[in-house]
Order: sequence, then C-alpha cells, then structure tokens
Amino acid sequence: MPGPLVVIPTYNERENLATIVDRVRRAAPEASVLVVDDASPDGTGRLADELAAADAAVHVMHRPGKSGLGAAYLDAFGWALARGYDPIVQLDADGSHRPEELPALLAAFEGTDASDGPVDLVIGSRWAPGGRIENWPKHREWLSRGGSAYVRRMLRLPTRDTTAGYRAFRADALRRMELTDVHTRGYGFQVDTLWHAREAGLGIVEVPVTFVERERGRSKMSVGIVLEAMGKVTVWGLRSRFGRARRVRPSRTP
Ligand SMILES: Nc1nc2c(ncn2[C@@H]2O[C@H](COP(=O)(O)OP(=O)(O)OP(=O)(O)O)[C@@H](O)[C@H]2O)c(=O)[nH]1
Ligand SMILES: [Mg+2]
Repeated sequence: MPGPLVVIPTYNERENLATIVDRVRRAAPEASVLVVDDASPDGTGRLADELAAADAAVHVMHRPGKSGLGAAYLDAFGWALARGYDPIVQLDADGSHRPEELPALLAAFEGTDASDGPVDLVIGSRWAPGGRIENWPKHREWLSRGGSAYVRRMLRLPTRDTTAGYRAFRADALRRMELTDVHTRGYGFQVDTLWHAREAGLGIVEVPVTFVERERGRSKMSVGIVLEAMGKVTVWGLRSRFGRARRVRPSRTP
C-alpha cells in the first residue's frame, strides 16, 4: 500500500522547499511527498529533483508554466489516485501549514463527522475553536475571517474555515467528487472543492491548527484572485437558493 501522500505545490519556493520537505518527512515518515512545480524561474524544480534523487519517498511533477494552484492540485490528485495513495494531503511550501500537525490531521480520519458518519475530508482550520494565526496583521486576519464567514453564509456550509488550504482527502472521496466540474484555478479552488465535497455528501471535520505567516519568499495572492473567488461564491449561493439548476445528490444517510 503506497500510504498517505502530501502534495506541495510550488512556484518560486527555492528558499522554503528543502526545509518543508524535511519537516514533512520527519513529522509523518509513513507519508510520501509530491512536489508540483510550475517551471519556477528561481529553480525550485531543479531543487525538487535533487530532493527526490536523495529520498525515494519524494516525487516531483513538472508542469510547463504557472497555471494556478487549483490546476496544480487537480493534476496531483490524478497522479495520486492512479497510484493508490490514500489519504491525499494539501500543504503549502511556505511554512504556513505546519507539517508537525500532519499526525493530528491524519488521525481525524479515525473519528466520525458531526452525523456520526465516516470522515472523508479533514480541514486544518484557523477559525475552529483552538485554531490560531501567527504573525498576521489584524487587517489580514479580519479579511480572512470575513471572507470565510461570507462563504459559509452564502453557501450555507457548517465549516468555519472555508478557505483553508491545509486539507486531507480520502482517495475515495476525491473519486466521488465531480472534479471535472471544478474550474477555479486560483485560490478560490479551496472554496470550489469544499462546495463540491459538500454536494457529494462527504463527511467533513475541522481540526484546529496554528497558521504561520510565510517568512521567506513572495506571496502569489492578488486582488484578482480574491475577486474571482468571491464572485463565484455569490453566483453559487444565489443559484442554490433561487435557481433551478441545483443538482440534487444523494447525501449519506447518518
Ligand atoms: N504549482 C503551483 N504552485 C503555486 C501556484 N501559485 C501558488 N503556488 C504555491 O501554492 C502555495 C500557496 O501560495 P502562497 O503564495 O503562499 O499563497 P497564500 O498562502 O494564499 O498567500 P500568503 O498568505 O501571502 O503566503 C505555495 O506553496 C505556492 O508556492 C501556481 O500557479 N502553481
Ligand atoms: Mg502562503
């Protein structure tokens, strides 16, 4: 059995990659790593190849150019499912998602969701009780909290941290989600997949984490990315209330 896979998407993360891979390998030695690099100009892809050459549990996917976090994850999910990895974890390269919390995320699959059903998706949550943020200016925190709350209300999701990127999916859950219907390539990808997870009736739980602001390298976040996400959420929310188009999916009986 190939076991868990931690997917690390990278774009210009040369300063961060070796440390983060090492931390993942120490925190969860049973997990393999897949670095998904979009031809980073700073040579992150070459460094990833060196790390893979030194450790058989580290793999690299090279993509031809920067085409967004969502596209990178969708490619990685396909790679992981074809090889039998389970569960599949999303983790940023910049240290914001602490690898030391991987055991807690993975352990949550042993529990049950709010309706006593099996857990299909574990969210490393900043806004669940016990979750924390380190080194964020107040305005950034309020923007993120506000965005997350807007998504929660609009889409009527019970999840506190709807935009979290630190997540673990059961392989089977990814198969049940209609990923071909996920078109958001920017950061709205996290909301898009949460919405699809909900539509597929997945068992979702949140595990509190401490989110640490990146220390090195540059953020790829932009106003355009936020607007892309909020625009889509508004459309989905209104459609689910007033539209005829809402697909009805069987949700698991408790
Ligand atoms: N492969 C790939 N990785 C990307 C792309 N855009 C961002 N990433 C990676 O996705 C992860 C999250 O990106 P960040 O720039 O940290 O975005 P963020 O965490 O929302 O923003 P900050 O809070 O400012 O760090 C990092 O590991 C990036 O290197 C992309 O287009 N392709
Ligand atoms: Mg980041």
